[in-house]
This record gives sequence, C-alpha cells and structure tokens, in this order.
Amino acid sequence: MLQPFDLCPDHSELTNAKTTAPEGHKKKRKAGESTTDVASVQHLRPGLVLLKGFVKPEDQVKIVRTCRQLGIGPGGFYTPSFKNGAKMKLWMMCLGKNWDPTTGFYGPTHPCDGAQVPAIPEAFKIIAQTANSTASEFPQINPDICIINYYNNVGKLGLHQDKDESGRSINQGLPIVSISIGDTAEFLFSDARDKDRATKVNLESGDILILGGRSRLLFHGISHVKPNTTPTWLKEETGLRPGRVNLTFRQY
Ligand code: MD6
Ligand code: FE
Repeated sequence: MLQPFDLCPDHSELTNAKTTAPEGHKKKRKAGESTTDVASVQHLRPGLVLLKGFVKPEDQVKIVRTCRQLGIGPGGFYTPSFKNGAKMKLWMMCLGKNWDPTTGFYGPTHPCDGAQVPAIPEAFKIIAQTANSTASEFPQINPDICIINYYNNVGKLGLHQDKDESGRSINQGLPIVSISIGDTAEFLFSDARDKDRATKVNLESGDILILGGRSRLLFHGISHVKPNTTPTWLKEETGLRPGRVNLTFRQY
C-alpha cells in the first residue's frame, strides 16, 4: 500500500484559517477568469506562452484542497521511479489516465494500489481550457490526462521532452497546459538536453504555462523550488505544506 501524501499536514489550520486574501480575491469572477483584468501574456518563444497570475486566488485554494482530497485517496500521490529505477524528486498522481514513468505508457490504473485513476474534476478542465483559449495561437484541447506533481523544498525535475502522448497529439502540436501553485519554481527550457544552455523563467503561484506547436517537443525541467515563496494567503487558507504543486493537462 502506498504511503498517502497529505499536502496539508494539519487540518485544523484550515478551520482556523484567516480569510485574508489579496486584492481581487473578493471580486466576482467566473471560474477560469484571470486575477487581473488584462493578464500578462508572455510569448517566451514560438509555442511557449506564459500567462502570469492567471489562476485567481479562490481557484488556487480550490485546486489545493481538491488535490489534497484526491491525493490521499485511492490512486493518490506516490514517489515514482524512472526507467533506470532511480526515484524521482517529487510526488505524483494522475487523473483521467495514469502515466507510468517506468514504461512511458498511459493506462487506466494506479501502479501502486491498482485503483482506477480518478476523473479530472470539471472545474480543473474549465481553468485549463480557458487558459488554452486565451493563448489564441494554440488549437483547443479537450484534456483527458492531468498529471499532478508535488515538489518539496528539494524537489526538482530534469530536462525532458513530453512524448508519451499519441503521435497525432504530438504531431499536431496540441498544447500542454501547466498550472503552478505554491512556491515559485525555476523552469528551464532548451532545444537540447543541456541545462547550461537552457533559458530560465520563474513560475509563480497562479501562473499558467502553455507548451505546444513548434515547442511541443522542447526540453524542459525544474531546476529548483524557491523556499518560502508561497503567497501567505494561500498558506493560511489551505495549510499547504512548503512546496509547489504543478498540474499539466494534456489530450492523449
Ligand atoms: C513542472 N512541468 O512545472 C513540470 N511539461 O513542474 C512540465 O514538465 C511540463 O510545465 C509539459 C508542459 C508544461 C510543463
Ligand atoms: Fe514536462
């Protein structure tokens, strides 16, 4: 049986939480709408777009709570290994379809407990699809996979390409929509698997990165997570452990 991983160590922190939140938290917005009236859109290179501060605070809180609930249940967080047997420096769980890093294949069940992989919550899909349509250079995806990673203060992810989705999805350059929550991470991207030549960009809580088109097979990774960079209101409202949650939405 896998060791369940609880993103919020002390549930009482949730009930005692102060509800202080930044400007914009109280404004009425529909799910998926951004925190700022004109979210900053950064075109990092063709096929790589960063939507700064796209996920509004109440959606960030909901995402953490939902990830915690799903993460401690069947098919929840575990520490995966690579094909060579080395442990990855993160916890992972999958929604929709399970991605198995030891084989590179997608399947219906969790590798540890054999549980059916949970469905992607509709609210998650709405946020990912709204971001997808904000970056008009990409075709719209209907995500059937969501991989959730949790990095603690020493978490990282080496340069890699995402190429285990269908040939059709990759050849069409269908985008992957990536949501970052919690501590800031340094994201690296490069045409080659060479971190010394990689470009660096910070991914902060609420940022969405979209990778597709000509960048669909870009090498990318996380060099490190910056400690104590989670917004105070997010910590107070969720009791999120120090670290970072990343969700990537894909269409197989
Ligand atoms: C992360 N992200 O941000 C890891 N993959 O923790 C990825 O590996 C990634 O951000 C494909 C597309 C976007 C991503
Ligand atoms: Fe990736």
